[in-house]
Amino acid sequence: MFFMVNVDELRKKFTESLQNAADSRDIEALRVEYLGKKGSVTELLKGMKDLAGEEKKEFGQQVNILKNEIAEAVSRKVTEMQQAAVKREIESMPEFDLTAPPTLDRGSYHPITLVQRECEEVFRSMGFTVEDYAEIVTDYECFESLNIPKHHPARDMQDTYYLTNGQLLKSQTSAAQNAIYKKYRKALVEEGKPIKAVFPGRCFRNETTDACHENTFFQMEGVMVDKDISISNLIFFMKTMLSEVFKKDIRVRLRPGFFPFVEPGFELDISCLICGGEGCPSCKHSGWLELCPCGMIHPEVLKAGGIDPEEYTGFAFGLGMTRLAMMKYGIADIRDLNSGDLRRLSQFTQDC
Ligand code: FA5
Repeated sequence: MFFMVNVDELRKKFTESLQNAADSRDIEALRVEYLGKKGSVTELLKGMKDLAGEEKKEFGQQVNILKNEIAEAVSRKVTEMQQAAVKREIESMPEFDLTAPPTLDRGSYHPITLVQRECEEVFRSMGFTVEDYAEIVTDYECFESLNIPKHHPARDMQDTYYLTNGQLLKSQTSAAQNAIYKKYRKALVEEGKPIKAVFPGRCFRNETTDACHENTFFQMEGVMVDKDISISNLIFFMKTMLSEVFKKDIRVRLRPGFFPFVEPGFELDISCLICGGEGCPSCKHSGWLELCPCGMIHPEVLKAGGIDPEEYTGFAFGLGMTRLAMMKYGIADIRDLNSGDLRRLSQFTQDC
Protein backbone atom coordinates (compact mmCIF):
# COMPACT_ATOMS: atom_id res chain seq x y z
CA MET A 1 0.00 0.00 0.00
CA PHE A 2 3.07 2.22 0.01
CA PHE A 3 2.44 2.99 -3.66
CA MET A 4 -1.13 4.22 -2.94
CA VAL A 5 0.34 6.74 -0.53
CA ASN A 6 2.50 8.01 -3.38
CA VAL A 7 -0.57 8.51 -5.59
CA ASP A 8 -2.36 10.53 -2.89
CA GLU A 9 0.70 12.62 -2.17
CA LEU A 10 1.14 13.41 -5.83
CA ARG A 11 -2.52 14.42 -6.13
CA LYS A 12 -2.19 16.77 -3.18
CA LYS A 13 1.02 18.29 -4.48
CA PHE A 14 -0.46 18.81 -7.97
CA THR A 15 -3.62 20.46 -6.57
CA GLU A 16 -1.55 22.95 -4.59
CA SER A 17 0.72 23.75 -7.53
CA LEU A 18 -2.25 24.27 -9.83
CA GLN A 19 -3.80 26.72 -7.39
CA ASN A 20 -0.57 28.73 -7.41
CA ALA A 21 -0.21 28.75 -11.23
CA ALA A 22 -0.26 32.35 -12.39
CA ASP A 23 -0.53 32.01 -16.14
CA SER A 24 -0.73 29.57 -19.05
CA ARG A 25 3.05 29.08 -19.06
CA ASP A 26 2.94 27.84 -15.43
CA ILE A 27 0.12 25.46 -16.34
CA GLU A 28 1.97 24.03 -19.31
CA ALA A 29 5.04 23.53 -17.12
CA LEU A 30 2.87 21.65 -14.58
CA ARG A 31 1.38 19.44 -17.29
CA VAL A 32 4.86 18.46 -18.44
CA GLU A 33 6.04 17.97 -14.83
CA TYR A 34 3.27 15.46 -14.14
CA LEU A 35 2.17 13.98 -17.47
CA GLY A 36 5.27 14.44 -19.64
CA LYS A 37 7.49 11.55 -20.77
CA LYS A 38 9.62 11.91 -17.65
CA GLY A 39 6.78 13.30 -15.51
CA SER A 40 5.88 12.16 -11.98
CA VAL A 41 2.81 10.17 -13.06
CA THR A 42 4.77 8.43 -15.78
CA GLU A 43 7.45 7.56 -13.25
CA LEU A 44 4.80 6.08 -10.93
CA LEU A 45 3.59 3.85 -13.75
CA LYS A 46 7.13 2.61 -14.30
CA GLY A 47 7.14 1.42 -10.65
CA MET A 48 4.30 -0.99 -11.47
CA LYS A 49 6.76 -3.58 -12.77
CA ASP A 50 7.79 -4.32 -9.15
CA LEU A 51 4.22 -5.25 -8.17
CA ALA A 52 2.27 -8.42 -8.82
CA GLY A 53 -1.34 -9.66 -9.09
CA GLU A 54 -4.20 -7.68 -7.51
CA GLU A 55 -1.88 -5.03 -6.13
CA LYS A 56 -0.52 -4.28 -9.61
CA LYS A 57 -4.04 -4.07 -11.03
CA GLU A 58 -5.35 -1.74 -8.34
CA PHE A 59 -2.27 0.47 -8.46
CA GLY A 60 -2.56 0.78 -12.23
CA GLN A 61 -6.22 1.84 -11.95
CA GLN A 62 -5.40 4.47 -9.30
CA VAL A 63 -2.57 5.97 -11.35
CA ASN A 64 -4.81 6.13 -14.43
CA ILE A 65 -7.52 7.90 -12.41
CA LEU A 66 -4.93 10.45 -11.22
CA LYS A 67 -3.64 10.87 -14.76
CA ASN A 68 -7.15 11.69 -16.06
CA GLU A 69 -7.84 14.01 -13.13
CA ILE A 70 -4.67 15.98 -13.82
CA ALA A 71 -5.43 16.23 -17.58
CA GLU A 72 -8.97 17.46 -16.90
CA ALA A 73 -7.85 19.92 -14.21
CA VAL A 74 -5.21 21.35 -16.56
CA SER A 75 -7.71 21.87 -19.37
CA ARG A 76 -10.32 23.36 -16.99
CA LYS A 77 -7.77 25.81 -15.60
CA VAL A 78 -6.69 26.88 -19.11
CA THR A 79 -10.34 27.59 -20.06
CA GLU A 80 -10.91 29.53 -16.83
CA MET A 81 -7.83 31.63 -17.46
CA GLN A 82 -8.86 32.38 -21.07
CA GLN A 83 -12.34 33.42 -19.98
CA ALA A 84 -10.90 35.64 -17.26
CA ALA A 85 -8.58 37.29 -19.82
CA VAL A 86 -11.51 38.04 -22.19
CA LYS A 87 -13.54 39.45 -19.28
CA ARG A 88 -10.63 41.67 -18.24
CA GLU A 89 -10.25 42.93 -21.81
CA ILE A 90 -13.96 43.72 -22.14
CA GLU A 91 -13.96 45.53 -18.80
CA SER A 92 -10.94 47.59 -19.78
CA MET A 93 -12.59 48.79 -23.04
CA PRO A 94 -13.84 52.37 -23.19
CA GLU A 95 -17.61 52.66 -23.00
CA PHE A 96 -19.24 52.23 -26.40
CA ASP A 97 -22.41 54.15 -27.10
CA LEU A 98 -24.40 52.37 -29.81
CA THR A 99 -26.74 55.33 -30.19
CA ALA A 100 -23.97 57.87 -30.91
CA PRO A 101 -23.81 59.29 -34.49
CA PRO A 102 -21.08 57.76 -36.75
CA THR A 103 -17.70 59.46 -36.64
CA LEU A 104 -16.15 57.66 -39.64
CA ASP A 105 -16.73 58.79 -43.25
CA ARG A 106 -19.38 56.80 -45.06
CA GLY A 107 -18.73 55.20 -48.45
CA SER A 108 -20.11 56.68 -51.62
CA TYR A 109 -20.99 55.54 -55.13
CA HIS A 110 -18.41 56.01 -57.87
CA PRO A 111 -19.42 58.53 -60.59
CA ILE A 112 -19.40 55.72 -63.19
CA THR A 113 -21.80 53.65 -61.08
CA LEU A 114 -24.12 56.64 -60.83
CA VAL A 115 -24.03 57.34 -64.57
CA GLN A 116 -24.45 53.65 -65.41
CA ARG A 117 -27.52 53.37 -63.18
CA GLU A 118 -28.99 56.50 -64.66
CA CYS A 119 -28.50 55.25 -68.24
CA GLU A 120 -29.91 51.83 -67.33
CA GLU A 121 -32.99 53.51 -65.89
CA VAL A 122 -33.50 55.66 -68.98
CA PHE A 123 -33.27 52.65 -71.32
CA ARG A 124 -35.40 50.45 -69.07
CA SER A 125 -38.12 53.09 -69.18
CA MET A 126 -37.99 52.82 -72.99
CA GLY A 127 -38.46 49.05 -72.91
CA PHE A 128 -34.82 47.88 -73.13
CA THR A 129 -33.53 44.97 -71.05
CA VAL A 130 -30.22 45.40 -69.22
CA GLU A 131 -27.75 42.58 -69.82
CA ASP A 132 -24.54 41.58 -68.10
CA TYR A 133 -21.61 40.16 -70.08
CA ALA A 134 -18.15 38.65 -69.53
CA GLU A 135 -14.93 40.67 -69.51
CA ILE A 136 -12.88 37.83 -71.02
CA VAL A 137 -14.23 36.92 -74.44
CA THR A 138 -13.27 35.04 -77.57
CA ASP A 139 -11.87 36.44 -80.80
CA TYR A 140 -15.13 35.39 -82.47
CA GLU A 141 -17.26 37.42 -80.05
CA CYS A 142 -15.10 40.54 -80.12
CA PHE A 143 -14.19 40.59 -83.81
CA GLU A 144 -15.23 37.81 -86.20
CA SER A 145 -18.95 37.86 -85.41
CA LEU A 146 -18.77 41.64 -85.90
CA ASN A 147 -17.64 41.38 -89.50
CA ILE A 148 -13.95 41.83 -88.60
CA PRO A 149 -12.17 38.71 -89.89
CA LYS A 150 -8.64 37.79 -88.81
CA HIS A 151 -5.96 40.16 -90.18
CA HIS A 152 -8.61 42.80 -91.07
CA PRO A 153 -7.02 46.28 -90.71
CA ALA A 154 -9.99 47.39 -88.56
CA ARG A 155 -8.46 45.33 -85.72
CA ASP A 156 -5.75 47.99 -85.49
CA MET A 157 -8.39 50.50 -84.33
CA GLN A 158 -8.25 48.81 -80.93
CA ASP A 159 -4.96 47.69 -79.40
CA THR A 160 -6.21 44.56 -77.72
CA TYR A 161 -4.87 42.61 -74.72
CA TYR A 162 -4.67 38.93 -75.72
CA LEU A 163 -4.40 36.12 -73.18
CA THR A 164 -2.05 33.19 -73.70
CA ASN A 165 -5.05 30.86 -74.23
CA GLY A 166 -6.18 32.87 -77.28
CA GLN A 167 -9.00 34.66 -75.47
CA LEU A 168 -8.85 38.42 -74.93
CA LEU A 169 -9.92 41.21 -72.60
CA LYS A 170 -13.04 42.73 -74.13
CA SER A 171 -11.95 45.84 -76.05
CA GLN A 172 -15.53 46.89 -76.80
CA THR A 173 -18.97 46.04 -75.44
CA SER A 174 -19.96 45.19 -79.03
CA ALA A 175 -18.42 41.79 -78.12
CA ALA A 176 -21.76 40.86 -76.56
CA GLN A 177 -23.87 41.61 -79.64
CA ASN A 178 -23.71 38.13 -81.14
CA ALA A 179 -24.79 36.45 -77.90
CA ILE A 180 -27.68 38.91 -77.45
CA TYR A 181 -29.00 38.26 -80.97
CA LYS A 182 -28.83 34.52 -80.38
CA LYS A 183 -30.54 34.86 -77.01
CA TYR A 184 -33.53 36.83 -78.32
CA ARG A 185 -33.88 35.80 -81.99
CA LYS A 186 -36.49 33.12 -81.24
CA ALA A 187 -38.75 35.63 -79.47
CA LEU A 188 -38.19 38.06 -82.38
CA VAL A 189 -39.08 35.57 -85.10
CA GLU A 190 -41.77 33.51 -83.36
CA GLU A 191 -43.46 36.09 -81.15
CA GLY A 192 -42.65 39.31 -83.04
CA LYS A 193 -40.90 40.79 -79.95
CA PRO A 194 -38.29 43.37 -80.98
CA ILE A 195 -34.80 42.90 -79.55
CA LYS A 196 -34.12 45.91 -77.30
CA ALA A 197 -31.14 45.49 -75.03
CA VAL A 198 -28.36 47.53 -73.44
CA PHE A 199 -25.25 45.96 -71.99
CA PRO A 200 -22.85 48.04 -69.90
CA GLY A 201 -19.33 46.75 -69.30
CA ARG A 202 -15.68 47.41 -68.68
CA CYS A 203 -13.39 47.54 -71.74
CA PHE A 204 -9.63 47.24 -71.96
CA ARG A 205 -7.25 48.67 -74.56
CA ASN A 206 -3.51 49.08 -74.61
CA GLU A 207 -3.85 52.87 -74.91
CA THR A 208 -1.44 55.62 -74.03
CA THR A 209 -3.45 57.46 -71.41
CA ASP A 210 -4.23 61.16 -71.49
CA ALA A 211 -7.00 63.45 -70.20
CA CYS A 212 -9.67 61.65 -72.29
CA HIS A 213 -8.17 58.14 -72.82
CA GLU A 214 -7.83 55.35 -70.28
CA ASN A 215 -6.67 51.75 -70.78
CA THR A 216 -9.63 50.57 -68.71
CA PHE A 217 -12.95 52.30 -69.28
CA PHE A 218 -16.68 51.66 -69.42
CA GLN A 219 -19.02 51.56 -72.38
CA MET A 220 -22.70 50.82 -72.69
CA GLU A 221 -23.73 49.04 -75.85
CA GLY A 222 -27.30 49.17 -77.06
CA VAL A 223 -29.09 47.35 -79.85
CA MET A 224 -32.58 47.37 -81.26
CA VAL A 225 -33.69 44.93 -83.97
CA ASP A 226 -37.14 44.64 -85.53
CA LYS A 227 -38.89 45.03 -88.86
CA ASP A 228 -38.44 48.51 -90.41
CA ILE A 229 -36.00 49.96 -87.90
CA SER A 230 -34.37 53.05 -89.41
CA ILE A 231 -31.86 55.79 -88.68
CA SER A 232 -34.73 57.95 -87.35
CA ASN A 233 -35.28 55.41 -84.54
CA LEU A 234 -31.58 55.54 -83.74
CA ILE A 235 -31.53 59.34 -83.55
CA PHE A 236 -34.69 59.41 -81.40
CA PHE A 237 -33.22 57.04 -78.78
CA MET A 238 -29.85 58.81 -78.71
CA LYS A 239 -31.49 62.22 -78.21
CA THR A 240 -33.81 60.93 -75.49
CA MET A 241 -30.95 59.28 -73.62
CA LEU A 242 -28.80 62.44 -73.68
CA SER A 243 -31.59 64.81 -72.62
CA GLU A 244 -32.60 62.45 -69.76
CA VAL A 245 -29.04 62.03 -68.50
CA PHE A 246 -27.94 65.68 -68.74
CA LYS A 247 -31.36 67.22 -68.05
CA LYS A 248 -30.36 70.24 -70.15
CA ASP A 249 -29.81 71.04 -73.81
CA ILE A 250 -26.54 69.65 -75.09
CA ARG A 251 -25.00 70.50 -78.46
CA VAL A 252 -24.43 67.29 -80.43
CA ARG A 253 -23.17 66.55 -83.90
CA LEU A 254 -23.48 63.45 -86.02
CA ARG A 255 -20.81 62.75 -88.60
CA PRO A 256 -19.96 59.71 -90.69
CA GLY A 257 -17.86 57.10 -88.91
CA PHE A 258 -16.45 53.74 -89.99
CA PHE A 259 -17.05 50.55 -88.01
CA PRO A 260 -17.20 47.24 -89.91
CA PHE A 261 -20.27 46.14 -87.94
CA VAL A 262 -22.54 49.03 -88.95
CA GLU A 263 -23.57 50.44 -92.31
CA PRO A 264 -24.02 53.38 -92.40
CA GLY A 265 -21.97 54.29 -89.32
CA PHE A 266 -21.83 57.55 -87.38
CA GLU A 267 -19.83 59.28 -84.72
CA LEU A 268 -21.98 61.13 -82.23
CA ASP A 269 -19.98 63.87 -80.51
CA ILE A 270 -21.06 66.27 -77.80
CA SER A 271 -19.80 69.79 -77.28
CA CYS A 272 -17.21 69.59 -74.50
CA LEU A 273 -18.82 70.60 -71.21
CA ILE A 274 -15.48 71.15 -69.50
CA CYS A 275 -14.48 74.10 -71.71
CA GLY A 276 -17.90 74.95 -73.19
CA GLY A 277 -16.61 74.07 -76.67
CA GLU A 278 -13.59 76.40 -76.53
CA GLY A 279 -11.05 73.55 -76.60
CA CYS A 280 -9.13 71.98 -73.70
CA PRO A 281 -7.10 68.81 -72.91
CA SER A 282 -10.33 66.92 -72.07
CA CYS A 283 -11.50 67.24 -75.69
CA LYS A 284 -8.06 67.23 -77.28
CA HIS A 285 -8.53 70.97 -77.92
CA SER A 286 -11.25 70.34 -80.53
CA GLY A 287 -14.25 71.55 -78.50
CA TRP A 288 -15.99 68.21 -79.22
CA LEU A 289 -15.82 64.85 -77.49
CA GLU A 290 -16.47 61.52 -79.22
CA LEU A 291 -19.15 59.99 -77.05
CA CYS A 292 -21.34 57.49 -78.81
CA PRO A 293 -20.55 55.91 -82.16
CA CYS A 294 -23.57 54.24 -83.68
CA GLY A 295 -25.14 53.02 -86.90
CA MET A 296 -27.38 50.54 -88.62
CA ILE A 297 -26.33 46.95 -87.88
CA HIS A 298 -24.44 45.40 -90.79
CA PRO A 299 -26.35 42.54 -92.54
CA GLU A 300 -23.37 40.19 -91.96
CA VAL A 301 -23.58 40.81 -88.20
CA LEU A 302 -27.29 40.05 -88.13
CA LYS A 303 -26.65 36.87 -90.13
CA ALA A 304 -23.93 35.78 -87.67
CA GLY A 305 -26.52 36.22 -84.91
CA GLY A 306 -29.01 33.99 -86.78
CA ILE A 307 -31.25 36.88 -87.91
CA ASP A 308 -32.37 37.28 -91.52
CA PRO A 309 -31.21 40.74 -92.70
CA GLU A 310 -33.74 40.64 -95.55
CA GLU A 311 -36.53 40.69 -93.01
CA TYR A 312 -35.09 42.59 -90.04
CA THR A 313 -33.01 45.72 -89.55
CA GLY A 314 -31.59 47.32 -86.45
CA PHE A 315 -29.35 49.93 -84.92
CA ALA A 316 -26.47 49.66 -82.47
CA PHE A 317 -24.55 52.20 -80.42
CA GLY A 318 -21.52 52.10 -78.15
CA LEU A 319 -21.85 54.83 -75.52
CA GLY A 320 -18.58 55.88 -73.86
CA MET A 321 -19.81 55.78 -70.27
CA THR A 322 -16.57 56.93 -68.67
CA ARG A 323 -16.55 60.00 -70.90
CA LEU A 324 -20.23 60.54 -70.14
CA ALA A 325 -19.38 60.56 -66.40
CA MET A 326 -16.63 63.13 -67.11
CA MET A 327 -19.04 65.41 -68.90
CA LYS A 328 -21.87 64.98 -66.43
CA TYR A 329 -19.75 65.61 -63.32
CA GLY A 330 -17.28 68.08 -64.85
CA ILE A 331 -14.27 65.77 -64.36
CA ALA A 332 -11.54 67.30 -66.52
CA ASP A 333 -9.16 64.31 -66.45
CA ILE A 334 -10.44 60.79 -67.12
CA ARG A 335 -7.54 59.33 -65.10
CA ASP A 336 -9.08 60.67 -61.88
CA LEU A 337 -11.87 58.11 -62.27
CA ASN A 338 -9.56 55.10 -61.95
CA SER A 339 -7.18 56.77 -59.50
CA GLY A 340 -8.90 55.58 -56.34
CA ASP A 341 -8.09 59.02 -54.90
CA LEU A 342 -11.04 59.58 -52.58
CA ARG A 343 -10.24 63.28 -52.12
CA ARG A 344 -10.99 63.80 -55.81
CA LEU A 345 -13.77 61.24 -56.30
CA SER A 346 -15.79 62.26 -53.26
CA GLN A 347 -16.37 65.68 -54.86
CA PHE A 348 -18.57 64.03 -57.47
CA THR A 349 -20.24 61.18 -55.62
CA GLN A 350 -23.14 60.76 -53.26
CA ASP A 351 -23.54 58.78 -50.05
CA CYS A 352 -24.45 55.09 -50.36
C1 FA5 B 1 -16.35 51.21 -80.35
O1 FA5 B 1 -15.84 50.71 -79.35
C2 FA5 B 1 -17.52 50.57 -81.04
N1 FA5 B 1 -17.69 49.25 -80.55
C3 FA5 B 1 -18.76 51.42 -80.79
C4 FA5 B 1 -19.94 51.10 -81.68
C5 FA5 B 1 -20.93 50.28 -81.17
C6 FA5 B 1 -20.01 51.63 -82.96
C7 FA5 B 1 -22.02 49.96 -81.96
C8 FA5 B 1 -21.10 51.33 -83.73
C9 FA5 B 1 -22.10 50.53 -83.24
P1 FA5 B 1 -14.91 53.37 -80.19
O2 FA5 B 1 -13.60 52.69 -80.21
O3 FA5 B 1 -14.95 54.67 -80.88
O4 FA5 B 1 -16.06 52.42 -80.75
O5 FA5 B 1 -15.37 53.57 -78.69
C10 FA5 B 1 -16.66 54.00 -78.38
C11 FA5 B 1 -16.63 55.09 -77.31
O6 FA5 B 1 -15.95 54.56 -76.17
C12 FA5 B 1 -15.83 56.33 -77.70
O7 FA5 B 1 -16.61 57.25 -78.41
C13 FA5 B 1 -15.43 56.86 -76.35
O8 FA5 B 1 -16.49 57.60 -75.79
C14 FA5 B 1 -15.21 55.60 -75.57
N2 FA5 B 1 -13.78 55.23 -75.58
C15 FA5 B 1 -13.09 54.59 -76.53
N3 FA5 B 1 -11.80 54.44 -76.19
C16 FA5 B 1 -11.68 55.01 -74.97
C17 FA5 B 1 -10.60 55.17 -74.06
N4 FA5 B 1 -9.38 54.71 -74.32
N5 FA5 B 1 -10.84 55.80 -72.89
C18 FA5 B 1 -12.08 56.25 -72.61
N6 FA5 B 1 -13.15 56.12 -73.40
C19 FA5 B 1 -12.96 55.51 -74.58
